[in-house]
Amino acid sequence: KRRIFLPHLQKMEETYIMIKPDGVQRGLVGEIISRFEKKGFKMTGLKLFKCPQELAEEHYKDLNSKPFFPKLIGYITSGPVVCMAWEGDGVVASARKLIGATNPLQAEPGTIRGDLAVQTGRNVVHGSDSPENGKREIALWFKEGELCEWTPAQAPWLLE
Ligand code: IDP
Ligand code: MG
Repeated sequence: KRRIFLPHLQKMEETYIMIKPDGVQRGLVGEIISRFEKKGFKMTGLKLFKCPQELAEEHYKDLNSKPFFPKLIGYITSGPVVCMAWEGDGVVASARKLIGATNPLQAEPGTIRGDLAVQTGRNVVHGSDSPENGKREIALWFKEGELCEWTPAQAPWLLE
């Protein structure tokens, strides 16, 4: 039996990207989504969502001993966020590059934070820091049935 390898049909690495409340309030949703779309990654989940306190605390649990933790939880729960799952080869590291450094003043021009933000406490977007956390965070923020398996029409033009 002949096997044809179709990269666009394989399940690839996944990352959780979230537009934080400041990004939503400032009308940057389209701009931010557009950067991941244009790069060529595949969106597999998308929703506007008001984050409950407990979920914010679970998502940022590694930071719960930091002095800024209460402010961070207040920030993330202050208004709706846009939750997204994105898939692609190397998507975790690449998305972190597109997002830029945690402190927007240190983020390179051309990155989302470098172009669109000025303070660490208002840095408009989140991206998972490892493939393991990508999986963990997607499972945390999305229910079963909210993610979508599909093949973009452009796939053969992006992946050889
Ligand atoms: P990251 O979002 O670039 O991965 P982390 O160190 O994981 O950065 O921190 C998570 C989030 O916590 C940051 O994006 C930022 O919103 C907030 N944060 C981190 N450090 C500080 C700080 O020193 N002051 C205020 N907020 C901070
Ligand atoms: Mg982080």
